[in-house]
Amino acid sequence: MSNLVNRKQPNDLFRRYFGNPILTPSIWPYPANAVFNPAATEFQAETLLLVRVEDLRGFSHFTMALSKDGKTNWRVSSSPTVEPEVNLREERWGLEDPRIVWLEEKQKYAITYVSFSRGGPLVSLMMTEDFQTFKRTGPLLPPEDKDASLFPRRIKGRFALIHRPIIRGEAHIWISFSPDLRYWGDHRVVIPTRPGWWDCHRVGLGPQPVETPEGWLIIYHGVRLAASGSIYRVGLALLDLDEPWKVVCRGEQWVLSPQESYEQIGDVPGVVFPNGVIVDRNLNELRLYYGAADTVVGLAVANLDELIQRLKFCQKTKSSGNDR
Ligand code: BMA
Repeated sequence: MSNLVNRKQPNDLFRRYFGNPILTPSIWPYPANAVFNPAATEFQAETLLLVRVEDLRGFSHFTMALSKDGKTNWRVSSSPTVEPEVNLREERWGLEDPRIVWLEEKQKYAITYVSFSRGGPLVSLMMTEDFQTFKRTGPLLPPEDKDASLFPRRIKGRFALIHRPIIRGEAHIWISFSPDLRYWGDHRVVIPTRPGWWDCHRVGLGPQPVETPEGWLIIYHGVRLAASGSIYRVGLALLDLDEPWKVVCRGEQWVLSPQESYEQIGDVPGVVFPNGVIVDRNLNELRLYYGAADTVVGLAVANLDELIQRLKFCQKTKSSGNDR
């Protein structure tokens, strides 16, 4: 991991790739205002990012970028990969912040994303086998809802979805279950905001959940409202493997925060927004792809064992656990 830098970061778990930002509007093959918040998955032995691209009207769509090592030589598709479906009212104002899981059972990639319209943001699902044709399943739950991912497999016979509705102005991370990916229920708050903490105002899932022997690794964003605006930082939690509404532990400190100029200067300064993850078990490396300042894509890398070890020993205090 010698090609990583660690500047000004009080917490050394994640190290930024020295070539950051890895994707910018200036390298895009067509005019784009911002390229950010990408989903990540492995596809045909390469890293595939499905990047949120904001056009010059302010609407977003998704475009694919591929790289053999997940760090260098990105090949960006010459035209949009998934555009809003004009006939679908919920997509009228664009598609945002995708997350991808490989659903072994269906032999398909499931993409959860935010579809946006006058009714507010809501979570929709589409499936693909080849990243060329996409079949929409439609909205999963009513607005206002964002920051969603399926788990990659059924848990005790049910599909599970992490998402972030806003209810009475409160923005906590919820989990819901479904027998068929269509009807959702058994809704529970799983990671609430923590009054007074760095993640006091809003929390939302980052990338897709990662299965580890210690539990489901959840990388999430937490927001605090400061005098200058919102500060988006990154935190960690582990959920029980069989009963994922139970928090095994939740880190007290953030593990990544806006420090670098490309995280501080852009359309929305002060934002690191984790959205996609790749676990390379050979290198024992977790690669986190994040939107920086809602303008470019950054990469930060952690040692997987170190990350789990640190998180495992965190104290489960009343305020950091699931006390709702
Ligand atoms: C959230 C989402 C993200 C965005 C972030 C920071 O609410 O809309 O797409 O990156 O705000 O602006």
